[in-house]
Formats: sequence, structure tokens, C-alpha cells
Amino acid sequence: MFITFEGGEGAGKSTQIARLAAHLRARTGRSVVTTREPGGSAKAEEIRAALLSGLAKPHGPFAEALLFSAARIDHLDTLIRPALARGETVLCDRFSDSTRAYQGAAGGLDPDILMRLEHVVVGETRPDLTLILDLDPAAGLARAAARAKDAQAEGIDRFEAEALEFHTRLRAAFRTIAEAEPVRCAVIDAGQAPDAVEAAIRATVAARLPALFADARPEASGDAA
Ligand code: Z5A
Repeated sequence: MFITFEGGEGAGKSTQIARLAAHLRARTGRSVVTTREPGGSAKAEEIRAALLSGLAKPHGPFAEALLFSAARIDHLDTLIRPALARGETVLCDRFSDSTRAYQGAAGGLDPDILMRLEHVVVGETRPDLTLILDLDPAAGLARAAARAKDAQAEGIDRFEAEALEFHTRLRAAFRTIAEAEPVRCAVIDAGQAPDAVEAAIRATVAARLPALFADARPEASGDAA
């Protein structure tokens, strides 16, 4: 199974991927791989560094979409497809919906070009489930800023630096994707406390992907949602 997490900055994707991975490892007995985009493979991580530094920004959203796609091709070929072929569950922090939202809806790239690019890059390797963590963009940016301050990080990246209006367009874009593809996508209220978000995600995964739990182990005490 291939599960992707999407949403704006600071929505809690990394936090919730780690929690769901631990839950699935305990309950399904299957191998679970966690990964991210851009990145997830050596070559894709190199492209990530260039993209988040803002190197490609002056070349416009089409050039950025091509670079995200180049990273995705390597990630798919070297990590995602081999893991799925081995029967492992892959949890990915962002995937092609982020290109649709960031370079498309918020960046202004023609949706027709984007869909053709996605068709070539992703092919049949579409997510079985996409969890869209929906959060007020101001709250997400505040969380990301607080985290950066705590970690004494170097600063904000190329996309965090965009205006609030850009992030508001992103939120709308992710909601539109969910409305257009309700079988693949589920919107999760990411404004709740982490435990409540985790419980909503567990319930959604159990309802949407029952096959994952076909050989489920009994839930240990303390592992309840
Ligand atoms: N991008 C693109 O433009 N096109 C593409 O095709 C792709 C990506 C694939 C990657 O950045 C950037 O690339 C991204 C889109 C663009 N834009 N930016 N920036 P990234 O990987 O560095 O960052 P991110 O994907 O946006 O994730 P993030 O900012 O790291 O946030 P997150 O993973 O969603 O959240 P988190 O790290 O789990 O939580 C953030 C903080 O909030 C942290 O301190 C948590 O402890 C806290 N937190 C988490 N959950 C909660 C709740 N429920 N309540 C309160 N506090 C919480």
C-alpha cells in the first residue's frame, strides 16, 4: 500500500507519519517505509537542497515542477516502487499533489501541463490513500516558525517565505484535490491536538484500507487510538 501525506507548512505531516508508521508496524506485522519529497533517495535529496535554497525560483514554476519531477522519478525508481514490489507499506511525506498545489494552483502553472507531467512521471504508481492534513495556514506557519526557533535552525526555506496569501491558495488547492478525488483522498482536521489527529488518521486508514489489517495482531493495551 502507498499512503501519502499532504497539506501546508507545519500541518503535522512528519509528526503523524512517524506515529502511523509505529502503529502499522505494531498492528500489521508488515515492513513500513517512511520517506519524503522532495528527497527520499540520494539523487533526489541533492535536488531537494537546490529547490529549498530557492535556486530554481527565478526560473519560474515550470522549471521548479521539472526539478520536483526529476527528484520524484529517482525516488520512485530507487525506493518507492521496489518497496511496493516487496509488499511493504510506503508512507510518503508529500507527493504529486504538492506539485499540483504549490507549482499549479498557488504558483500559476497551467494545470494541463501539470497533469501531463504527472502522467509521465508517476504512471501507475498512484497513492492508494492520500491524507490531506487541513490547517489554517497562519497556524501552520506559526508552528513551523516555533519549531525553527526551538531548533535554532538557519532560517525559513523558499516556500515558507511566501506570503500568507500563497499559503491560503495552497489550502484551497488541497481541499479542491480532495473534493475531486474523494476515493483516494481524505481530509483530516489538523488543528486538533496531536493525539486527536493521530486517532482520526488511524480510523481513516482502517476504514479505507482494511486489507492492510488482514493479518492484524491484537491491539496491545496502551496502543488504543
Ligand atoms: N514542494 C513543492 O513545492 N512541490 C512539490 O512537488 C513537493 C514539495 C513534493 C518541502 O518542505 C517543500 O517543498 C514544501 C513544499 C514544497 N514547502 N515548504 N516549506 P519541507 O519538507 O521542508 O517542509 P513541509 O513538507 O512543509 O513540512 P513541515 O513544514 O516540516 O511541516 P510538517 O511535517 O507538516 O509538520 P511537523 O514537522 O510534523 O510539525 C511542525 C511543528 O508543529 C512541530 O514543532 C510539531 O511538534 C508541531 N505540531 C505537529 N502537530 C501538531 C499539533 N497537532 N498541534 C500542535 N503542534 C503540532
